[in-house]
Amino acid sequence: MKLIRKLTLPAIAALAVYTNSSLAHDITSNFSNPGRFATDYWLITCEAGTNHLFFRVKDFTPNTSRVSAMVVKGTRVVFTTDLVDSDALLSTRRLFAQGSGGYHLFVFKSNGNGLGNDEYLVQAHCENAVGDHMETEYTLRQDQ
Ligand SMILES: [Ca+2]
Repeated sequence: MKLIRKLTLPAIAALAVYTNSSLAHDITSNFSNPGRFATDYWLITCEAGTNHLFFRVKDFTPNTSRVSAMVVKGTRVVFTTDLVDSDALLSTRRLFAQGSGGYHLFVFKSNGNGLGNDEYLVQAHCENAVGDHMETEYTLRQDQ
């Protein structure tokens, strides 16, 4: 079953525990597959007037697996990896300037010894050219 989450301002405020910005959009989830490899697929839709998608990822689970986030739109792709799991830092932020519409977000883990259901956080929000947050909608397309 697909999960559709459209974040409203009260929901955003409730998720603000992970950030200083009350306008951040956070996806907190985990891999349901405890094996060595898994990919979750989210569709992020940005409203008209969007310039770019801001995104970065955090791996909450202390093991040897690495969690990455890769975004595809049109013929372009950008990714980032949380190199140190279980510390306080997120991965390097990425700004992917592909305008409004659908961004395909793939969150994945990969490591031969990294067994377990990693929990992760993706901060992702659509922004206009001056960095104002735009309406951001998430749909889970694949849960692994
Ligand atoms: Ca980290």
